[in-house]
Amino acid sequence: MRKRQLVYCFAIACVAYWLGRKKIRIGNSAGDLGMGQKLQFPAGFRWGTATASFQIEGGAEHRGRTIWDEFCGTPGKVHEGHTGAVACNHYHRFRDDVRLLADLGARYYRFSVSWARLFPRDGELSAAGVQFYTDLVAELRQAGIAPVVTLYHWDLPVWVQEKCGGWAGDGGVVQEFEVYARAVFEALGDSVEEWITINEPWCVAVLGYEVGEHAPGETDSPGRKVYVAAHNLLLAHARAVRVYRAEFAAKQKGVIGITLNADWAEPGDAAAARRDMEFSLGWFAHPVYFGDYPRCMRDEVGDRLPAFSAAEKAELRGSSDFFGLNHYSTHYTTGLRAKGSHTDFWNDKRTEESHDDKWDVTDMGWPIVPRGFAKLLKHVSDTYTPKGGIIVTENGLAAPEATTDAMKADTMRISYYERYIGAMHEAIQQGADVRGYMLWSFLDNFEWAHGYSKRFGLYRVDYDTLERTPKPAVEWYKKVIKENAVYVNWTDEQMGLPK
Ligand code: GBH
Repeated sequence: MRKRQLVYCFAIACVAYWLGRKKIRIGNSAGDLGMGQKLQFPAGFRWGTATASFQIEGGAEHRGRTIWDEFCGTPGKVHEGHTGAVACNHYHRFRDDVRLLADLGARYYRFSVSWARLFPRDGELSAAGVQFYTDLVAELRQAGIAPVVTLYHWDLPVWVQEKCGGWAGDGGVVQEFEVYARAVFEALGDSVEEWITINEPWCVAVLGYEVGEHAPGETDSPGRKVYVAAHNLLLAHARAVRVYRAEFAAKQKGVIGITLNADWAEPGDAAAARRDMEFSLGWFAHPVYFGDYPRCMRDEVGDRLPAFSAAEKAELRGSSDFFGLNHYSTHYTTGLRAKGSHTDFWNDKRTEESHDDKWDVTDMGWPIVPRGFAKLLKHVSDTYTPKGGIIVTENGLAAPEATTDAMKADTMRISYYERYIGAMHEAIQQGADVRGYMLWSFLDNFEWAHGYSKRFGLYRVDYDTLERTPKPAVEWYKKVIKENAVYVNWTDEQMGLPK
């Protein structure tokens, strides 16, 4: 008798459970979350904003020359010959800027140190340079904001370029980076707990040494320099991590990692999309997590791809305490082109890419595909299972905001942020280990080859008066941070791809 009752109870429980699950699944498979639904982030999720030295600081007369100063001075390289001489003049206005950051309520702020400000010349540590960053960090700390410090965000000192041949030289740059990194840890390490060695080595290597869209703009050796530069960037990262772990981590108790950029390659063809991800993100992430380049790259590039020694492999594996990820856009990868006879990076990669006409694009022309972000986060989490989780170290857009009125009327900016943050929430729900989000960018700034013509900021910068004006997204982001949540304001179709 008792046994039969138990069986009934069990059967009823099963049916109830099954119905419950089904209900949850019905809600999701219809795709649309309810309009206005609150998507709560895990407690302790880290919200912030991000910038980089050359893009905002100015104060160029107080630092050494960088390869970007040279590049700006090269006719035809940067939009209307814009330079980093003044930029947002953050160098002189940083106290006011920290007030704006404090007002935002974000507890994290990612910025980069200018190598040439610390070392204007070989072997010469600048006291004024150290003072600037010491003051900035102290100001942030007083405001309750934790600094997340990038050592290298593309502004290589000219003296390093000349002494070592830059990133694609004989590797001398790795030793120089070690000296620089040690000086930064010494100067700032007591007040900094999160370090990023290098920002987006893919961009440095491909845009700087293959395409030539970025400094130093070397296009003379396609399919060769790009791999040497990438190799030295990885070795420099590993070297800085070695120094931090051996000499500073025990007393300073911080974490250190690298930031990699990735667009999501949505499969039109599964094998081609996998190759696309490996030839872009895997090129850097595989060495950092598994100790070597992806097999498909070693097979394809052959002896043009430098090899790591056993010691280098061991040092690279596990060299990032978290996965720093920058993400902006998505494309379809539909297949593989036939191999041509010429030597260049694209003839190694050979992936065919396309966009969906239904996708809106930002002012950079980059498609807005929020669900691609969810898929990328899941992919990174599943493929690399990063110990310290993923920190999104950049995500954002340039919106068409030519005038202040256009800026006030714009709806693209908030719409992009809310859907991308919604996608990040979806990825977390599906098990992706995402722990923080640094919105790019705090201020409108020098957008590299595009100069000041593209506006990525939460705050508008008037480049005549240098006045900062909050865009509508400021109030919106404040609420996200305060509530640790985003409210659904989109249909599933507006996520750009089906789940
Ligand atoms: C970042 O790089 C930089 O770290 C930052 O300094 C910069 O200001 C910011 O982004 C905005 O550009 O043409 O559709 O195929 C961005 C890396 C790599 C993102 C290439 C877009 C091409 C998209 N970018 N990717 S598409």
